[in-house]
Amino acid sequence: MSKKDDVIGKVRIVGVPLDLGADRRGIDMGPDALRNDGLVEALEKLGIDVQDTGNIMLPPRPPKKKYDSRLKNYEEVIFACQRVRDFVGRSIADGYFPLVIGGDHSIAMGTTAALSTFYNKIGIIWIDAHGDFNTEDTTISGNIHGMSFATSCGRGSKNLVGKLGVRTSVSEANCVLIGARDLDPLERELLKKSNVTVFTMRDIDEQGMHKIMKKALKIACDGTDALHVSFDIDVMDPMEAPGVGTPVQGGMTYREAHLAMEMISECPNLKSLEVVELNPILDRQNVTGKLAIGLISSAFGKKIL
Ligand code: 5AB
Ligand code: MN
Ligand code: MN
Ligand code: MN
Repeated sequence: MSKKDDVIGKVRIVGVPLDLGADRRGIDMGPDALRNDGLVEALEKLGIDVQDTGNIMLPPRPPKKKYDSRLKNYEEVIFACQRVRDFVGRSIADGYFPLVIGGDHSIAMGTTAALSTFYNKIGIIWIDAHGDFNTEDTTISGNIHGMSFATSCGRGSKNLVGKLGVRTSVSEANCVLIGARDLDPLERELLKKSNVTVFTMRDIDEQGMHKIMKKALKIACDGTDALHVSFDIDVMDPMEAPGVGTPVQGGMTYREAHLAMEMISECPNLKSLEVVELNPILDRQNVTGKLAIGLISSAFGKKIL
């Protein structure tokens, strides 16, 4: 168990039962699955003062529709992101560390919008099998959860960027993508031309997670005033984490992911965390939910010894 002064002191949780930024249903049940698997209790065991504010209220699911835009369920996603933005802003103002649990990854746009009103220079570590670096112009699927990293960096059309009323204070030079192994062709080109540093699964294979995280933390923490970590559970290998919306073979092992979170916990700049894309319908004996809780605990300072 950690010493109390090593862990984050006060954490406020919100669940975002949104799956309209993705194609597959089921991710909307992620937040309650995490609670059912003991998220709050696990953090309290670390000595954290935990306030769970429940789930954001979302309007009823719209009837199935034909999409004539490249931004599927645009209004619904923006509505949810506005609520996330408000939650994160209020939590920081009240002295709480915001923990956002998803829900699909589109909700990250709300988190980074809120952080941008509080901090001048934000570093982001985006841990994901995917790039989430599509824009309205490059997307093949039209699913907004594949555009949230690009939007957080201020890229893409004004339909997403600036829509939350905030100019992003994220500079790509302070952004890192870790664990990538499935990029769309145009998204790949965008990422290559961007200033985001990408550590693919191959980089992790070759250099080891410790070295990768040292580099990542330097990029995202040096000279920034806040670190945001956006953790998409599909970064894990599907054998470790079957309960995700878009599984991709060849992902992180249990220990690689824990090491990443353990190292992140040592960054004094860590100001917010979101964990997204848990799909309990596809899970096996809650192994993915429990894994996610363990990883959140590591990020908040849980130590083996
Ligand atoms: B996730 C894909 N690139 O744009 C797209 O799970 C997948 O938040 C996006 O990382 C995956 O639809 C989004 C094919
Ligand atoms: Mn993903
Ligand atoms: Mn993602
Ligand atoms: Mn996904």
